[in-house]
Amino acid sequence: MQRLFVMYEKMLLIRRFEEATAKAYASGKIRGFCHLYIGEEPVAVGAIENLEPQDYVICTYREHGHALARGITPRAVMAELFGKATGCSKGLGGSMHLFSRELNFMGGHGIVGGHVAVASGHAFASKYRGDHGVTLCFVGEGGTNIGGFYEGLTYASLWNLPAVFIIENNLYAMGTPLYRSQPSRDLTAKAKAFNMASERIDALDVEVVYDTVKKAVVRARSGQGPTLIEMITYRFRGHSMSDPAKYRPAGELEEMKEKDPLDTTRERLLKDGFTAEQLAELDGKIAAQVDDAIAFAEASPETTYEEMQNLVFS
Ligand SMILES: Cc1ncc(C[n+]2csc(CCOP(=O)(O)OP(=O)(O)O)c2C)c(N)n1
Repeated sequence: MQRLFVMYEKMLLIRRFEEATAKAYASGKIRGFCHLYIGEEPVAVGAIENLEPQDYVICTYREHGHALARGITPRAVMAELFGKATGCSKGLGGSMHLFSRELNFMGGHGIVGGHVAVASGHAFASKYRGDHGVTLCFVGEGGTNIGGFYEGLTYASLWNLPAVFIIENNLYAMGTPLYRSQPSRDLTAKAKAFNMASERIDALDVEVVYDTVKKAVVRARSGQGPTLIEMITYRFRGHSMSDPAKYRPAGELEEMKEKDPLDTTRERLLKDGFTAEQLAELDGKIAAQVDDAIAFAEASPETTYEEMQNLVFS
């Protein structure tokens, strides 16, 4: 029960953080590409909750939520979105390239599916060092059509690497629904080609995500090899800030919002004995954290030209 509260707090932080991000984007304080995770929070939170410090996390460009769930501070993430020197990538990466060496958070990647091969590299490094680290790799369902996905899964399976690949199937790759780009609706069918263990779950429930990933992480950590998990989820916003998302069938979004994972988790907590006052207190705490992140990002300095010269390889 306590774990559910902890996971709810993280999901709520992601939700409020991203709502603030959308506002800051609309007022021109955040520029460039920006992809929100609203609606998909249980995936990152339930999965990452299983990790230990030596483990790696690697994601797509829709990674604000994963970065926060892994423990990068709201200040450092927001400052990065604002392109400030205090950001987790020193303002040089922006929304799609959040990194933290200390937390083994390996991005933030804009090349769809390409990072899956990199994930297997991290898993190989853990196995080579013998530190029992596990790599958690998140990829969109669209990304499973890309070469890097096949390269990454081939080596993960061939070398029995400690990796868990999570397909965040939010039903649309930009505006393209799954059925128009893939012959099978069940993406775990792909695992068979790699002789890899797999599972397919409804990922609106953070506890189901947690339990499913736990089994895969235990398997990876104990030398039993990688797992592919397809998680059915839904994004409430457009693909990016410039997408009005007109390609959805009428009523679909409204129907999914009825099952908003934040609402269902809140209801479960109340049933489990948490009080409305405790949850209101949490709302206040999260609101203050997000306000603080925005104020910090606004007040932070720009990265200097000298710093850029030191940091950017040329
Ligand atoms: C190699 C490559 N091809 C195309 C793109 C353009 N692109 C950016 S996001 C995207 C859709 C990816 O969808 P999916 O993998 O399902 O992830 P989601 O955005 O739904 O989380 C595409 C085609 C790209 N960034 N990289």
